[in-house]
Amino acid sequence: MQLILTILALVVSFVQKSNGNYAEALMYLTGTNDFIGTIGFNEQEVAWGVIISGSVNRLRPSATLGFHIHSLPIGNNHNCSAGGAHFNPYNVSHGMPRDAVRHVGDLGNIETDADGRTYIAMRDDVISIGFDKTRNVVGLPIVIHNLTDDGGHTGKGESNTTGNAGARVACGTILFT
Ligand SMILES: *[C@@H]1O[C@H](CO)[C@@H](O)[C@H](O)[C@H]1NC(C)=O
Ligand SMILES: *[C@@H]1O[C@H](CO)[C@@H](O)[C@H](O)[C@H]1NC(C)=O
Ligand SMILES: *[C@@H]1O[C@H](CO)[C@@H](O)[C@H](O)[C@H]1NC(C)=O
Ligand SMILES: *[C@@H]1O[C@H](CO)[C@@H](O)[C@H](O)[C@H]1NC(C)=O
Ligand SMILES: [Cu+2]
Repeated sequence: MQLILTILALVVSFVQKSNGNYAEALMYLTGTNDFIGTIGFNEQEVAWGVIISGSVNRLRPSATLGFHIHSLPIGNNHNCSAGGAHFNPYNVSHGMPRDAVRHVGDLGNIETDADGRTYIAMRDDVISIGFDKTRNVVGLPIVIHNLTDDGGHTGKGESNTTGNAGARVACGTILFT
């Protein structure tokens, strides 16, 4: 009986693990070791997209800040500038998360509270954390900018590539835990 229960528990835990993917990014102010929060990525099935949730502190208060996945590893010193351009495996124009044309890494904006604390809760149907190889963002940096992502369609400045989101203030690498 004991053996059967043990085997059952093992099977259940294997099924749970193989049923979904979970990854996390520990976020740091750029170029520092100042840890400011964690963002989780939960993907149950490829068709369900990814639930992104977390909290980050010490951002510019009461602001709408660009939020993207970029394309190059940032290394251990959390240099967000090293992250390269937006993750854009289909080589298309920048857009908002719900636009038909967008970079895979385009997650739009996050809203910070009056004290700079920020809750993040969104779903995205384009990124993947493992089920889809082309759209897989594991190992890539997620970046928070200093300005608002304008959505890609203003025709001004770098709207169609960066959304004019300004400096990169914080970032972290998306990793399986
Ligand atoms: C950060 O990365 C950028 C872009 O690769 C590079 O120009 C800069 O020198 C790096 N800064 C540091 C402190 O390593
Ligand atoms: C990406 O698309 C642009 C035009 O929109 C083109 O100039 C460029 O060569 C393409 N890059 C790649 C790697 O296909
Ligand atoms: C962005 O717009 C500029 C100027 O309108 C254009 O030259 C460029 O090809 C566009 N880039 C993309 C990625 O659509
Ligand atoms: C961030 O944006 C604010 C408001 O526009 C500006 O005062 C500040 O200089 C910017 N900081 C960086 C690092 O770009
Ligand atoms: Cu960005």
